Amino acid sequence: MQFKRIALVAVATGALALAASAQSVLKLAEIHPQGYPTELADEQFAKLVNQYTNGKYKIDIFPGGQISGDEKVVIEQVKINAVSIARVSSGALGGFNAQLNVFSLPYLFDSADHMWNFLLGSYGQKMLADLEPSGFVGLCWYDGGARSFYANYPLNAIADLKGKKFRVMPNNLLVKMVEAMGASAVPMAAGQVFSAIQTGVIDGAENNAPSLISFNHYQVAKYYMLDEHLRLPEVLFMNKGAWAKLSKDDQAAFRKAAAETVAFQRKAWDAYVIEATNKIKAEGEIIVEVKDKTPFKNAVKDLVATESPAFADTIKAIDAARPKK
Ligand code: GTR
Repeated sequence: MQFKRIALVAVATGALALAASAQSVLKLAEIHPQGYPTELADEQFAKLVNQYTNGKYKIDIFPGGQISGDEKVVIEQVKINAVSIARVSSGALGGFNAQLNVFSLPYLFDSADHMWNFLLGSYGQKMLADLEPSGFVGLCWYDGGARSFYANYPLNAIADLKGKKFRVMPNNLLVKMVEAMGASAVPMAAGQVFSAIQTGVIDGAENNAPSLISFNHYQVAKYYMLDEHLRLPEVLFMNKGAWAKLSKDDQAAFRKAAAETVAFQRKAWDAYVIEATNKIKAEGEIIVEVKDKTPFKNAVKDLVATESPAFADTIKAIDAARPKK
């Protein structure tokens, strides 16, 4: 009798151990802190994956640049599967998958609606699938809003950029864009920008309002000029080898989870852009609306004409996704 009980306990303990080892833990890297719209979407993704795989997969999120404050390093970590999943800007991922550089062409999209028509259409989804030759599986797009210039001196018009130094993400097209607008471009990791502005190594940078808060840049760059030169979508993606290890059912579960976070992130994004804009205003940020963007568009016209042929098919699909007026 006693023996039987011991045997039962042993079997039960074994089963528990097996269940524990059957749960796989995957790391997800996020440069923004907890509560930021993309981070909230990462959390939602982790929750849904856990639910849809019946607890088989647990995703551990490393927010706030814990893996690295440099998205290039984060992407390299995903490439070698030291981290299996990450959420980064397409501006950074373009260094690993050239087709994404199309998004680094200024004034490509007319609006967020235009961008989303394209991203959720067949061509936008194909671009996620086309991450595969780079060693990645694209899971979904997130909103990154519109990027504009900010600086530690007053910005009112394009002429104010002349001769000044602005940080860009390490990406050649972004360097050329800033130069076409009359400034010098300084490529650097996001994590270095705060102190570079503070110490005067650069005069400013360019980003969306939420990032001015998440990186605290509003504290050192009080002038923000809403020229909205770029809409760089954010990407949630995974290491290809880690993906191949998932069963077909689990892959479907990951895809379903990712797809369901898109609307969630967009809603969180829209709300946070308003909150972030109000917050930086309250902190003394001088925000200048740019009523007429023609001088900015004219400045990059030649650059766009030179670089566009490399993305001809994509640009055709982007034009076709323009909402009817
Ligand atoms: C933000 C983006 C980050 C990062 C950053 C940057 O808008 O969400 O992923 O790429 O810009 O400028 O480096």
